[in-house]
Amino acid sequence: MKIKSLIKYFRLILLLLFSFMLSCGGDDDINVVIVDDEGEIPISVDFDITVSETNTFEISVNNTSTGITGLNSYWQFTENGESVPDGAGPERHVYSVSGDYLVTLTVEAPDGDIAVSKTVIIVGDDDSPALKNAAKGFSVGMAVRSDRLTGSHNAVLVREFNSLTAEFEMKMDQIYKTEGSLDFTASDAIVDYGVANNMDIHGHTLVWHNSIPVWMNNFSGTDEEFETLVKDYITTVMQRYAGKVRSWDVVNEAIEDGTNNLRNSIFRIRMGANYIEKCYQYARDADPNAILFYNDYNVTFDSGKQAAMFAIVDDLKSKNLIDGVGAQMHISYNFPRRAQIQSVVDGTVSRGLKMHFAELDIRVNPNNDITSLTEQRAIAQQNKAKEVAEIYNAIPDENKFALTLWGMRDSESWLPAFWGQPDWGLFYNDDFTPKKAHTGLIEGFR
Ligand code: 9MR
Repeated sequence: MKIKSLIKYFRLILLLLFSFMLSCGGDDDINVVIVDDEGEIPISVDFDITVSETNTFEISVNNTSTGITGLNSYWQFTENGESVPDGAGPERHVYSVSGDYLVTLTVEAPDGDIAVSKTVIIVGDDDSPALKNAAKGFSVGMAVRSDRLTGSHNAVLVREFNSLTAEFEMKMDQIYKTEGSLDFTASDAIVDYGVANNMDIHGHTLVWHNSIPVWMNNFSGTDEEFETLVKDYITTVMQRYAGKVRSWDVVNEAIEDGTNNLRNSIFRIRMGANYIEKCYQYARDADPNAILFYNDYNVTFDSGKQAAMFAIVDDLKSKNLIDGVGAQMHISYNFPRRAQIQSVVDGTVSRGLKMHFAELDIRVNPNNDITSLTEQRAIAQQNKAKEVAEIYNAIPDENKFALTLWGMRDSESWLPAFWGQPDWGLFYNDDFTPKKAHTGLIEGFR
């Protein structure tokens, strides 16, 4: 027999032997000998799994195979799950729910893949790691509606969140629908729920150009009377909830897109260019214990808008009228960049103010190129969520405040209606199970 046929013969035997071992489904390591012109190269494929002592959802896997130099290998942390390249050193993975998981290491050997699987049993502190427990030193908030505080909404809220923001029912056009009469029905329901469940409540928002009651826009009284209306409104609302609502967005989104000037809202027209300062003064006086925020969007990547915001903030800070900055995180899976998000954190921290990552949602379909949430986009969303959480986590403790998600389930998000195209920007599926993006937050918090 020629030497080449001998090698082929050996290979066939080894392949059969290997197939037999695989079909046994054994959890032990696999030893294979590859024969080539250079001679015999023994391969042993095996790995260790360690469950983290500090996070029972986290494992670390270490490839202890021998004879695989130069061969590609990859991990799968669930059966038929996504392939993760096996880089240098141990690889970590965080599960989001308790369960038995098949972990597989596959080595791409010349005669075919060699795979070894082991089962790891994950017993988490809870059925699913709660966001509020993973976040250390700050609250995790959820935007809520008064009719979404029961059933599964309630279950998720109490398990995962320690802060609430009303998505719309604490805005002026809701509370002050009719001249001369304030309606606190919905806002009371939200505040009472938060208090009963020991949650922080972030008040959103007292003065916003997009939530002006129709009658106020048409108000026929004098400017002085208008100003008194605004002052009385801020005072009454804040005093009603003093000791219950810990923080407020006093003025929301005052900067005009494009020009970065102050929007010419009815507040500016009636109360003057210093209307912002006036509103923060009313707020400070109404509840001196409330933490006061300025909140706006696109202040990460739009450096002009960011500068305009910090100019407003600096002026308020010089008068001791502001305590924190809310950067609305209406972002996409691929934008803005990490450094752009970091820039608004740096500006806030350098001013000694609290940072609120407000209104987080992560669009996965900004270019309208998918018709359902693909695995790939879900993973991209998870990675962006992890990045946002990591950036937040790294903020000095004294500047940390809260990270707030702008809605629970994808079907409840404002995004599809606003953009006129499908999207899946939130953190829970329609059956209330956490999405990969939720895992991303947990990963970033730890
Ligand atoms: O998501 C909110 C939506 O349900 C409301 O109809 C809308 C008007 O009250 O406000 C949306 O939330 C906005 C937030 O209050 C301020 N930043 C932009 C948010 C999305 O429009």
